[in-house]
This record gives sequence, C-alpha cells and structure tokens, in this order.
Amino acid sequence: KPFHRILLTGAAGGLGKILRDKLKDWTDILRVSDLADLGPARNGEEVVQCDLADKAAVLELVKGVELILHFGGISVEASFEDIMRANIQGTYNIYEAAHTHQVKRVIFASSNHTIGFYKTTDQLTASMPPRPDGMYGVSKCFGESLSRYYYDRTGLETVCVRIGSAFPAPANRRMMTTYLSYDDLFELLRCAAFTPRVGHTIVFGASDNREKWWDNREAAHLGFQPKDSSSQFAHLFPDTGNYPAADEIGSTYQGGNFILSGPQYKN
Ligand code: NAI
Ligand code: 15L
Repeated sequence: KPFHRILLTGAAGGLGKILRDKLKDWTDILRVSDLADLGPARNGEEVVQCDLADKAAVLELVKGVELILHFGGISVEASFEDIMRANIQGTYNIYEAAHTHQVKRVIFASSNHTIGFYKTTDQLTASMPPRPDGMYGVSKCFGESLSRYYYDRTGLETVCVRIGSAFPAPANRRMMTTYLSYDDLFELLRCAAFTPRVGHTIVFGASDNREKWWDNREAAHLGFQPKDSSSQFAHLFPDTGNYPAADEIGSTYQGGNFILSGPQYKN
C-alpha cells in the first residue's frame, strides 16, 4: 500500500465515519482518533481516543505517522472558548506534533466559513482575503495560517480543503451551490494525498454544481475534477429566480445561516 500509517482525526464524526472505511486501501495501518468513542479497532486499525487540546496526548497520537487527515474539532459555530480548545489549541497541537515527528503532509479540513462573509453574488479564488463568518470560521482561518507558517518555516506540506457542504444531499437552496458529494470529497482527498508536491495549497471543495462561487485555478496542480453535481437534487429546491432573496439574510452571504450566529445579528 502507498502509506504505512495514516492518522485520521475526527474519525467518529459524520465525515470521519465515511473516511474510516474508504482510507483502508491507502495504508497498512489507519490510526483513527476522536474524543468520542470509536468502538473496537477494526482490521488494519489502531484506535486512540483523546482530546486534541491535550498536547502530550497529541504528541503521542502523531508518532510514527506519514500523513494526517485532520478532521477533528468543532464543526459548527460555538462559543469562542470551546472553539479555542478544540480547533485552535487542537490544531496547533497537531502541527507541533507533526513537526516533531517529521510528518510529511497534513490534509486539513478547512471550511467555506473562512470566506462566509462574501456575498452569494461574488466569485472567489483561494488567494482572496479570508472573510470568516463567525468564531468557527476564524478558527479555520487560524488553521490555514498556521499551516502556511509551518510550511514556510519547516517544509511540512498541507492541503487546506475548504469543504463546502459534504452531506448525502443538499439540505437547502444554498447547498445546491456548496454541495460536495462524498465521492468527490474522497477524490479531492486522493489528489491532496498523492500529488507529488503540494507545498501549501488551499482548495475549495464543491462538486460540479451548476452554480459556482469558487474557482480552483490556484489549486490546478492537484488535478481535482469533481464528477458529481447537485443537479440530481434540483427537484428538492426548484429555481424560483428568487436567490439571493432580499428578505432572507442567510441567502445573501456564502456562509448562509452561519452569519446569523454572530454578535452583529443578536438583539
Ligand atoms: P463532526 O462534528 O461530525 O465531526 C467532528 C468530530 O471531531 C466529532 O466526532 C467530534 O467528537 C470530534 N471532536 C470535537 N472536538 C474534539 C476534540 N477536542 N478532540 C478530539 N476530537 C474532537 O463534523 P464533520 O461534518 O464530520 O466534519 C469533519 C471536519 O470537516 C470538521 O473539522 C469540520 O469543521 C470540517 N468541515 C465539514 C463540512 C461538512 O460539510 N461536513 C464542511 C466544512 C468543513
Ligand atoms: C461547515 O463548515 C460545517 O462543518 C458543516 O456542518 C456545514 O454546516 C457546512 O460547513 C456548510 O456550510 O454547509
């Protein structure tokens, strides 16, 4: 197999559960980790339950690993204190440990909420300034900056995947644009893992949806070509020509309703 040992953090989560099975073909040993219970180790697995905020535990977690898929952490808007522990301290611990143990590459599950305050009428490339839509988005911007720093300083490579909406199906009209099928996510991760040199790359993760906000020309070296499209779900959210809707703030910004959790929209 191409890798001896890969670490997957967040392995008990929605995406982690999918990846836990799919990553087996890439590696002799898949080390799966989460704060939550992962059940017993399956064939070819090592299971490590730990808190990403625990620096000593993460140092041990990363030992002997060639590639990290860092998917663990808080995945929605939450208090700064909670996000700080899981996403800021946690991601820092992963990078410090990766550097210490000379890990070659990290694939970081970043998010479209790094740019959620752009309008749904804007077209973006990866080098445009981040415009996070909450503390969660800010923490993902931290991960993107931190990984840039580790690459410039130490040569540790990272692909930051600004995942759109990776679910079985879009749950609302906005997700017709941000939808990323599980197969396309996996293909993007394959590109991120196997492209010979990635340096520090930021790539948007969306399927080949009819409406697009994100242009991946700056990540062309990854060769990512999505195959799926949200069009197969068009019947769920028929195009009424009323998007963005003037009376619905969640359709004005790319981050959708995440922006409603920010202090500026509280009474
Ligand atoms: P999820 O919330 O289902 O999974 C995250 C996992 O991280 C959970 O199992 C949780 O127990 C674990 N975790 C949380 N705090 C932790 C800590 N302190 N220490 C160790 N583990 C901890 O989220 P999902 O949907 O699977 O997303 C995975 C990653 O991808 C997350 O980093 C998320 O921010 C990112 N992402 C996901 C998107 C999606 O559409 N599913 C979109 C954009 C980004
Ligand atoms: C994210 O970053 C979240 O982790 C996920 O739960 C979805 O809300 C997704 O973005 C989205 O924007 O649809």
